[in-house]
Amino acid sequence: MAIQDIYNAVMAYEEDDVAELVQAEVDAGTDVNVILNQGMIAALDEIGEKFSKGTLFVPEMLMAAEAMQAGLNILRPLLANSGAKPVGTVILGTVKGDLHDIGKNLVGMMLEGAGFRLIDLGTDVDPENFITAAQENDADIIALSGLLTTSMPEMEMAVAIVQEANRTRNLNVKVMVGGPPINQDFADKIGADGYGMDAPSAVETARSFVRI
Ligand code: B12
Repeated sequence: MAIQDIYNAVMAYEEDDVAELVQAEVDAGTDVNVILNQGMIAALDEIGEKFSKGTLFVPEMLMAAEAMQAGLNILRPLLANSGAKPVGTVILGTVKGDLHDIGKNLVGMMLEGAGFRLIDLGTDVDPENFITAAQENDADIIALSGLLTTSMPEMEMAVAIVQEANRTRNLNVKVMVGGPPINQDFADKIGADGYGMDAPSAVETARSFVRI
């Protein structure tokens, strides 16, 4: 049994095998980050490359995502159970027009694991919904995910609307952004308060906003 088997099972779209193999690695005491990064995320990266080259297509990408999700379901309790009193509230979602949610879900699990209360609005979220949810839940942070190049202008617009609401509509939230096409320069350019390249750095950024 090896991490490579998890990688292979995601590449083969074998949901049940992924779940079994991930559980076996967890039981064997393997570091969750190793399982995630070397087993599951590495496989999805390979799937993405094959999609770019035109050697596989959307249905295969979807099957790989489902296999990944089966593994994440096993890891969720390990990532999300902190049991501590909430250190802050985060409204999380993928921006309008974008249906990718695996990275967002991972960010959400790790934020919960770090003690944040999480309100996950899902994918394809209208900017106004982030603001309404933040107001209703007295949130500290809005976190925006986007995977498509076309999500970048959506994210820019969402950040502008949130910052405008901070100035004029009695909202008081920090906004952080992430996803593969996003980097610190882009986050700065669109006026986001923070950026994270992966789920652990999303937690770090969120913590810096609530000073713990
Ligand atoms: C799985 C997948 C799909 C699945 C999504 C299933 C799901 N439930 O999410 C399906 C099949 C639905 C899909 C559809 C499409 N996809 Co797609 N997909 C992927 C794939 C293979 C993996 C994405 C993934 O989950 N990665 C793993 C996660 C863990 O990583 P992550 O998302 O980057 O998240 C991490 C960080 O970015 C960060 N992060 C993420 N969000 C946030 C938020 C905050 C606040 C912070 C701080 C950090 C942070 O932390 C995360 C954890 O470490 C990628 C290729 C790739 N390697 O990324 C293509 C990819 C993103 N898709 C792509 C495309 C083109 C599409 C489609 C347009 C295809 C089509 N012709 O229909 C559609 C778009 C549908 C839509 N409207 O959204 C392109 C995008 C190209 C571009 N630059 O725009 C990619 C890059 C593939 C490629 N190489 O061409 N896709």
